[in-house]
Amino acid sequence: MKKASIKESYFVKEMSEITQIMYKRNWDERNGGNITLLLKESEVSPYLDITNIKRTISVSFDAKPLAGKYFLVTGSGKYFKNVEKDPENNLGLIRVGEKGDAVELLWGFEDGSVPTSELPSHFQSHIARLSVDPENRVVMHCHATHLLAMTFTHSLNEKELSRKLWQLCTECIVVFPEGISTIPWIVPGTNEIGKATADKMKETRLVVWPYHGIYGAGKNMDETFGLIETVEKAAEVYTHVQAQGGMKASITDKNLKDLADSFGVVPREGYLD
Ligand code: 2HA
Ligand code: ZN
Repeated sequence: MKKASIKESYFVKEMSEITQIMYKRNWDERNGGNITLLLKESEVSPYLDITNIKRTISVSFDAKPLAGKYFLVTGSGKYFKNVEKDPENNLGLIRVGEKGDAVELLWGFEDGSVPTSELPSHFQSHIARLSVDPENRVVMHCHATHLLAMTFTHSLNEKELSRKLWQLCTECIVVFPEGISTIPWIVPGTNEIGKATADKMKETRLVVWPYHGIYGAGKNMDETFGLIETVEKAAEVYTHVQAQGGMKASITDKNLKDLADSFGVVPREGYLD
């Protein structure tokens, strides 16, 4: 029986939609940003002959803990702007090889392209998130504008930054009660930034790359996008507040505790007085 077109799958449609929205938010200029989505074999096999490997692409880090797993990934040097109109060239569906030193291309990257240059950060983050949340499926990176700006003007101390973001929008502590992590500035695309990001991903689903952007992780695209959207909104409010002359009022620690209690979330230990 002829298989249905993978372009009709929920995952290619969702990836196309999300990359377009992120592009329009101005978070993914040029080739900025990358997304990886973990898929089950049962989701992929209705669309593809999973024994038909189009290409094998080596990776420079140990991906063994993900061996045999399927991912839909954005391409290196590809523009989020173009994913929706041309998914076959801008996206790839890959399976991690048994030895963990290569990925097998099953669909996409038709022009000979390869997965995102940030694959080390994505894969190491998936490994870290899966170790604490077996349901995690998405890792998303973008250059969210106001948050990126805030890394130049605000303390990068994790407690101070998390508290400030919680204080800027009432919903923040409910959406990311574990807070937000930061790493030092490191050259993107390297295994080193991948390791630093993944170490933080065990504690928080959000990791800030100073003067660059943000990494988010979650169970599905909506949750992960929503997480980044919420932090970015708080950073946008911060930008306006600063422009309007600075904070003259604040959501108090008591308010934050009441919120957490009311919504049944546990704020990061030691972050509230
Ligand atoms: O892929 O965003 O961090 C382009 C980037 C690198
Ligand atoms: Zn980037």
